[in-house]
Amino acid sequence: MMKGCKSMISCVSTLSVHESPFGRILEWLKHLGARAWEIIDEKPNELDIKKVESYRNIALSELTLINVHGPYNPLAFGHVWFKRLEATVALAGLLRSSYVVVHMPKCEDLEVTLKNLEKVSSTASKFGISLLVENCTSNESAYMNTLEDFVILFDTTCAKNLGLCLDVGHAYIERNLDDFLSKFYERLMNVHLHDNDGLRDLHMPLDAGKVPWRKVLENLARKGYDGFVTLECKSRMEDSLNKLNEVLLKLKIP
Ligand SMILES: [Mn+2]
Repeated sequence: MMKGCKSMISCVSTLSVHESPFGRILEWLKHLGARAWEIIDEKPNELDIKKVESYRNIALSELTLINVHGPYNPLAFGHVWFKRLEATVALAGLLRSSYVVVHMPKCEDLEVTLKNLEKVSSTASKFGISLLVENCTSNESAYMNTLEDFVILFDTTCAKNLGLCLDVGHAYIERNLDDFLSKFYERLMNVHLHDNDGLRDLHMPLDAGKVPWRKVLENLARKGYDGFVTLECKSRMEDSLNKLNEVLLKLKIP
């Protein structure tokens, strides 16, 4: 019997149009014709029932998968933050999202934070959703960003639906890409891809900076990774999507 074709799924983040009027985001997504979207639940386009319906209508007609990036504005941490995240998860459930990406606050009592996270994880599991914590840069020190943060996170919490969203651009700046991959590969469900100069988190189109993204994808393909690869470029998304799809097609081994 032939073994099934394993391949990664390309996905586009709405980051570059997120500040635009909502109708513009929908037009942009329709025009791109991607296999999957990662939409952002943050001002000025926070998710609500109406937006969920609009996203779903277009996704249905285009057979597109939808994933959700949770809020990232650190204005209100603590209890309020997790209440907000619960709302994101519920709306992500309506979108049949397979995951919600989380920037995990670490400025407060770690024990309390992890307890709160377990509570949200349990809500998410009822919707069949995984919570994926993203590696932020050390510039965003209010959020979990070091390898050690993630060791504590994954060692302490026992929620099975807690995974990793590996931001390759962030890891390239922090020089910890290989460490993250070797330590937490089993937890990996989504990869954020964008380019930079190795110093600043520029979210540039692929090949505009120094991130060796083709090598990273080859490495992931060797490991058998078949999750999402989400483009988080702030401009020229169409070019980057074409490049990504081309590489993924070559890496698809029957
Ligand atoms: Mn990211």
